Amino acid sequence: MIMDKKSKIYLAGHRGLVGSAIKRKLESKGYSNLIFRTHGELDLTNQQAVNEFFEREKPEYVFLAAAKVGGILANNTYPAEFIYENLMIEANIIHASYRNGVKKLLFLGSSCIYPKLAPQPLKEEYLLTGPLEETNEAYAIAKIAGIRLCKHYNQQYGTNFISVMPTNLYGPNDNFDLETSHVMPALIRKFHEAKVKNEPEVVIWGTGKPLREFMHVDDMADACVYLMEKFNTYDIGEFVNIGVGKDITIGELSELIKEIVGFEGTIRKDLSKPDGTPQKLLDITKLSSLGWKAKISLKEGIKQTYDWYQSQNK
Ligand code: GFB
Repeated sequence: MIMDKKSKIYLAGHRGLVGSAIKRKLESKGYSNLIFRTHGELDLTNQQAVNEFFEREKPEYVFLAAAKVGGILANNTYPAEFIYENLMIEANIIHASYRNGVKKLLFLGSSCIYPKLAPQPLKEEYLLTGPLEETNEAYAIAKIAGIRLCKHYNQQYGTNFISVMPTNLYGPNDNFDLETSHVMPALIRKFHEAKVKNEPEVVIWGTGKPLREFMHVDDMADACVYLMEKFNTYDIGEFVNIGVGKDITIGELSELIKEIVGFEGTIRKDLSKPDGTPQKLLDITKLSSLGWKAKISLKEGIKQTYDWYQSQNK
């Protein structure tokens, strides 16, 4: 099943961090038959609305990049919303894709699906081998359900639904709200505002010791389109990790962002905030064997994201 430039492609979540990057990638490659709906136009948690949309539009390919996402505090504070909305979105789109003969679907999971204390780097086969990290258990359970929906629809109905597990992503169109965002946008904003307001210190959450792996969302979009163009579920297996193969501590990340932004004050740690899982580094052997690797270095990616952030906040 070859996705061609005229194929009708539905991109769910086209305004989000990942969806907007996939949209840029597809458009730059000349895909000309893309369809999108805003949240206001189509509520993806509404099964009837999703079914009607699929029956009317009959997309041939689907990128499922719509999700309720957030950083450690948002996950920990709104677990009911994270599990409910994500389960509904996934179940509605995956089932409608099956019923309407979608040729291939790509489902986006997250590296938080792995057990909290799994060996590192995280291999695909470690899924469901131990308890999850508490701060994002609700989100992780929903994402695991999405992987298994794809797997079991493939098994029972012979569909071609592939799943990818990205590491922590960042880039343009991220959420920069200090309460609900991930660490990267939060720190870019905190260091920028402290510099502009001439403040003496920036506060980071937790001990600074947790290790995280970061990937620019344009690399993620490139990987998603690459996999959709070239591979099917029997090539990929249950799912494939998408990462860069390297991680850094939150303390090191803070120093790097501080340097890029040009903030000259100090960094203070707020130990009342959670650290989350101690390490989350993906094993990318399978991805490499499929012939793909990331191109954007962390420093270059942060600089580009900081430039974008400044362009939005003039
Ligand atoms: O990115 P983040 O919110 O999520 O936090 P997770 C990563 C680490 O950065 C944690 C620390 O150890 C935070 O305590 N951190 C330091 C900060 N300063 C800040 C700050 O100002 N804001 C934030 N947000 N963190 C999420 C999951 O886990 O990762 C999701 O909750 C999802 O389910 C996502 O998997 C990719 O990496 O801990």
